[in-house]
Amino acid sequence: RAISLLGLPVERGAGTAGCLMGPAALRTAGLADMLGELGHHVEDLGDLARPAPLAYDLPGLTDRCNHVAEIAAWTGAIHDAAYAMAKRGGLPLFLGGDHSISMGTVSGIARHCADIGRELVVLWIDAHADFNTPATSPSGNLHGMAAAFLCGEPSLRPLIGNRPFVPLPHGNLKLFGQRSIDPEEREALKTCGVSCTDMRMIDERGVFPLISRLLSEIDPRTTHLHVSFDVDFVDPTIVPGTGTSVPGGATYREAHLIMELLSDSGLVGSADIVELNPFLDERGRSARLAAELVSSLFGRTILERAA
Ligand code: DIR
Ligand code: MN
Ligand code: MN
Ligand code: MN
Repeated sequence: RAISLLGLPVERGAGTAGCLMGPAALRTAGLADMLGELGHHVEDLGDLARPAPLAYDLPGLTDRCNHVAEIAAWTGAIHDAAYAMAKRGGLPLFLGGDHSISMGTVSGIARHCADIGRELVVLWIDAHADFNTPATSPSGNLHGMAAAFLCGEPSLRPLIGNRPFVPLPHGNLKLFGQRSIDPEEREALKTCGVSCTDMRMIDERGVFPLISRLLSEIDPRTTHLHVSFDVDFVDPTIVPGTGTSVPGGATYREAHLIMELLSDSGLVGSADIVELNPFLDERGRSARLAAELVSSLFGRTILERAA
């Protein structure tokens, strides 16, 4: 497969600085070579240049959200880049950056899917739901609002400016791995009917049946699957390099198994790898694990398997 890497050195969507170095750390961990060794044709487009922050206020957002001028500029620039990559063909793999990058990546992909008449399903693997709005967010950090933005939350719409915006239907957002959801965020998820496989469900039933079920509901002939992987899904004992870690995360094998199942499904059309913060990492452990997980997502297996 042809895979295109794009680095998105964004950190102002999160409360802790350092995700800016995420793309560099993933490259240092050998991501491109690892994918190349799996037989993919890998093209690294480098890092997207930092756009100038908006010079004007966004009503309702500037006072409530942190660093809106910067993040709105990034969202627009990332959207344009993602849309162009999707149009060109080849599988876009976005290297974050904090999770606010997904407002641009997924909206760009969604626009392309709308152009060609494909349905988009987004699998959001994360300790958090990222479904806050400026009105519900306890922190004001935009990375905690990315999924709500993508589903068309009206108060966040100004972030994309006057670009065409294709909202993701609530039923097409699949949250997986949550264990930290703010009270009003939880209400919003319920009201909107968003599917959320929380950590308790994973404990009770296990990753295999849950992911298999989710994938079996996707029609490969009509649907593009985007995987948005927040590394804080994995337990902090194995991923120390992230800004908002929460105890009780996925084990090493649970995380790999999800990636292996996604790879086997052949459904994945694009992906983000986000929230890796090399400034908080311990000797590259988190970056290496993140790169390994991406390898599993793109075909690395323990033993060869009959299809
Ligand atoms: C919290 C933390 N729910 C917030 N969120 C995230 O600030 O909205 N941390 N996404 O990664
Ligand atoms: Mn997230
Ligand atoms: Mn998170
Ligand atoms: Mn809805």
